[in-house]
Amino acid sequence: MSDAEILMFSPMLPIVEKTLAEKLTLHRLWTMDDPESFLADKAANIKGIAYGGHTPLTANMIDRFPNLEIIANFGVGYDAVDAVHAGTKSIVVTNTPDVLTDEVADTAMGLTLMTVRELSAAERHLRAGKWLQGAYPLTRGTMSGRTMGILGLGRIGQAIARRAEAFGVKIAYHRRTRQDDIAWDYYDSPEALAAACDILMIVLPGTPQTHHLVDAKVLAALGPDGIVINIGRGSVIDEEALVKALQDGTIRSAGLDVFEHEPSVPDALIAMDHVVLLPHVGSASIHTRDGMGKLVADNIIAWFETGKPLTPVPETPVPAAT
Ligand code: NAP
Ligand code: 8YV
Repeated sequence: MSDAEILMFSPMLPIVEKTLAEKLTLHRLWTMDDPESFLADKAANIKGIAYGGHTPLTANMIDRFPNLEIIANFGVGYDAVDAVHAGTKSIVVTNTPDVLTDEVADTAMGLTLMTVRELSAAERHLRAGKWLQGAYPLTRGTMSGRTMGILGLGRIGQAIARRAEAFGVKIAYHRRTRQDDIAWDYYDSPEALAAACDILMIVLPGTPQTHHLVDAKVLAALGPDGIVINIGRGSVIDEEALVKALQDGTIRSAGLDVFEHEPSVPDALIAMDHVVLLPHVGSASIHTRDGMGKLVADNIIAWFETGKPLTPVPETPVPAAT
């Protein structure tokens, strides 16, 4: 086995630390008395980074490790890591696809039901003792017979589509590449998709191209009965435009698991009772997070044992293991 030294910046799940520490030398930066002097003295020894959280791992930070070979990101979305820069330095970046797809799709459906049928507001009505004064008002929202427009029909988007179909919901989608083997209706822009659906389901990665892809124009196209759900990345929605659209009735409601400046959530959103807000819990079960953590460690181990990472991202210049 390799004697490669691996660095972790902040605590990760026990499965990640245990699996890596059993096979490689693991340094835990957050436990050190003087992390800066460790970086100054030992950065050249570090060949792998196990990375969690959403704080950016910038080009400058990557460049502090002249012999770095692999960055294994905890999460399928790797927007926190400058993978383009890593690619130019022949550093492999890996992510955690597939192992979380079902969990995130389940969360997306829960969030959709909560928002469309106002379930959290209805529960608050009961808990506040208001049922004794009268029933919770009928919701204008319903699922069956409505159209869900999926913005980003990748692994998770397709898993959501299959679930939504079981609720009697019609599916439409937009992504950059139309899928000839998929029968669902394709729209060639986010705006056209929004105009054609009742529920706009965002499952996009956070990239420069998706930044504020859902803006005031897209929200206007969704219309006054429209509901937006975001399970992808907060940066995809122009949050200021969303707040305005909710306040002035341009759209009816929103269900959000992700935000532009997590963990900060605008007070204006918190003040709206009919909007559903979750603290980025899409994949947050022990089962699924352990699967993601195992994949982080297995990617690093596979790289040092075989030279082939299990799940490299497209910016990565090496073939994946077969
Ligand atoms: P995926 O399989 O790569 O799907 C991403 C989809 O987005 C693809 O269909 C891609 O299609 C489309 N896309 C990318 N850029 C686009 C653009 N500029 N315009 C239109 N479509 C674009 O990824 P996944 O596994 O489904 O995960 C999707 C994202 O969900 C992750 O990147 C992550 O940010 C987020 N996520 C959130 C949670 C949570 O806890 N809330 C959990 C897991 C994942 P084309 O390439 O054809 O455009
Ligand atoms: C994780 C996610 O919670 O995989 C992703 O892209 O957003 C979530 O599954 C997150 O990346 C870890 O904090």
